[in-house]
Amino acid sequence: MELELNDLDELLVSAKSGNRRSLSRLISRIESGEKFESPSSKSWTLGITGPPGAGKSTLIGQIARSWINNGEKVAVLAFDPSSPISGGSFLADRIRMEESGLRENLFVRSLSSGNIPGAIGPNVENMCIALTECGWSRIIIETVGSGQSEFRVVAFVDRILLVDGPDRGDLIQAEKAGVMELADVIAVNKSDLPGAEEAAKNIRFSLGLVSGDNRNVHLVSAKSGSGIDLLMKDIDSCKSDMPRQKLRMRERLISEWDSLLLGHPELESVLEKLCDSSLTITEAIDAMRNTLQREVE
Ligand SMILES: Nc1nc2c(ncn2[C@@H]2O[C@H](COP(=O)(O)OP(=O)(O)OP(=O)(O)O)[C@@H](O)[C@H]2O)c(=O)[nH]1
Ligand SMILES: [Mg+2]
Repeated sequence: MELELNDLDELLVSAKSGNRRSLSRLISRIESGEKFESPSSKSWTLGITGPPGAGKSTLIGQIARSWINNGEKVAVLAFDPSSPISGGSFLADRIRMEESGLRENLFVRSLSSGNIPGAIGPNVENMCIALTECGWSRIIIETVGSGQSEFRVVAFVDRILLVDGPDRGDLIQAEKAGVMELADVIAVNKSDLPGAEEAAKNIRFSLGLVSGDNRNVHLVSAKSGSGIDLLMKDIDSCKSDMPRQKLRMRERLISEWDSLLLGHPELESVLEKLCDSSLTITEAIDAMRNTLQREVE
């Protein structure tokens, strides 16, 4: 029988030795907000976002396969709603790694985004650091890019890939959410279906309107593999420019800020006092700030 490992350090040691069950439990504990501190920096991380059903998970299967074939160990953290509406399905089903060599070098974990995505960002970053310590050399994070708060979850990654599908008006939504501004690489998936070229054309057009943007818009099919090689080259070599990095840092800061607020020990009592008007908003913020200050001292 396997020993119950309660201590985070023991779990880490076991996960490092290759025990996947321990790795899963370690990730769950960090997901639920347990502190995980480590001096290491995280492995190169790719955030993948885009509208529901665009084919993000299927594309991740292709990307992971390509990296694994190049000797990497790939971990995927997916906020994978697998909604019946999008027609998407669990990532693990999408990534059919029949060959055991591939399976050995792939770790897939679904996460729940709950209702407070703003508080999740820092925990996800800690999960990435834990994965790095356990030898996972590339990390991919999938989120549904339906709004800025979802996007905030991946603001700490090294590069962001936006995946869109054939033209259905999704682009306008993505644009509204500011997602396009934050992405380093853009791919229109399902090039085997009508409307994909039109979608790519529209995106190129709208990027062109923003001061000579020269990002590539790739036309790919995660199903047939068409266009994937070029996309991979771009992902591996593209640079993130300063304005984009600044935007991302801004989102990251907001995410950390939210997390401080939502994890504040007095949050519940402050909310109650706000409801019965025994505190004003300004007084509430002052009180919470003072507590945090005392904690630091
Ligand atoms: N024709 C075609 N279908 C694709 C392609 N890529 C994915 N699909 C299909 O599109 C559907 C959704 O694919 P997923 O990879 O689950 O999409 P997703 O963006 O991860 O979906 P959510 O996580 O639910 O937002 C599935 O039925 C896939 O088989 C493609 O290149 N061409
Ligand atoms: Mg998915």
